[in-house]
Amino acid sequence: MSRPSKSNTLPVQSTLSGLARAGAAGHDRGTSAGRTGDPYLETRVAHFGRLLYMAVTLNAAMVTDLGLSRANNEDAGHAADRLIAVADGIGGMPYGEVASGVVIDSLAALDLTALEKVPPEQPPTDALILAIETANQTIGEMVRNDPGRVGMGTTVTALLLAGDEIGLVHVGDSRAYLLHDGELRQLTRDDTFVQGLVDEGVITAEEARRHPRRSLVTRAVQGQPLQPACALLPARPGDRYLLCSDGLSDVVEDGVIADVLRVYREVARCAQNLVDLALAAGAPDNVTVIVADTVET
Ligand SMILES: [Mn+2]
Repeated sequence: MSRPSKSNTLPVQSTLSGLARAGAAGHDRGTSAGRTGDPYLETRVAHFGRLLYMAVTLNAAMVTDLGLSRANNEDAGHAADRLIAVADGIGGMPYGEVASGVVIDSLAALDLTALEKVPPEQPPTDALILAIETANQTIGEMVRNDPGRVGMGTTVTALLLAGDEIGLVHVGDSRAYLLHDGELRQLTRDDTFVQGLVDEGVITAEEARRHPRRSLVTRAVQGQPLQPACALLPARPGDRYLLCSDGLSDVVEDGVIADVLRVYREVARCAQNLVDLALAAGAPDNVTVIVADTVET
């Protein structure tokens, strides 16, 4: 039995931080563990190896809020002990809400999948990409069946813990941050028009936060071919992850976010406090925040 070839994996980009290891490259897990010549037994041994590393879980809490000037909440999210995700619907109501719901439902279904169904030789990013691609096809069908839905789509930023690794997949302008040793680092790069201007040196990051076209995303899950950004991170007890929609990051500065993440030990209180700060800043958009600690079991 052959292991899945790289051509079977979806296109993977590695545009995330220096913590990232590129896509499927360098993944030879399962080859060294238990070379018995029996493919079934090798798979079981590799699974057992992964289970032995299952010493870390996520302690996650999500808070989502309509904000102060929107009629409905087009954000959606999922926060559980090994999968967290935020999606921010685009395309106007009610379709943005539908699109973010489709991608979160698909990821939630992945979360229900038994760990044994995620092949140990594949990085957790593969499972995330597959779930997002499934949602992308569903959205594509919905648009084809109703031309009024053209433009419907969603951002998605999702993180899956598998053994001693965390996979991160990202499309759009929701964000993932990591607080490690007290230092906050943005793990994702916004797929936005203004981020392009920042990259070209036309405007500063601070100017981007106030730019009138800051919400214009250059990539979204909207039924078109997808190239999500991916990263693999080590699952380290004591790390704290933040996923949020732009309803937080547009109105609360990173330095303030970092302070709140450092101060509030309890994840639910921490997430609520970040949402409260967005509301205090006027919250022109829906706000969704997930705070997740990697903890030893
Ligand atoms: Mn938004």
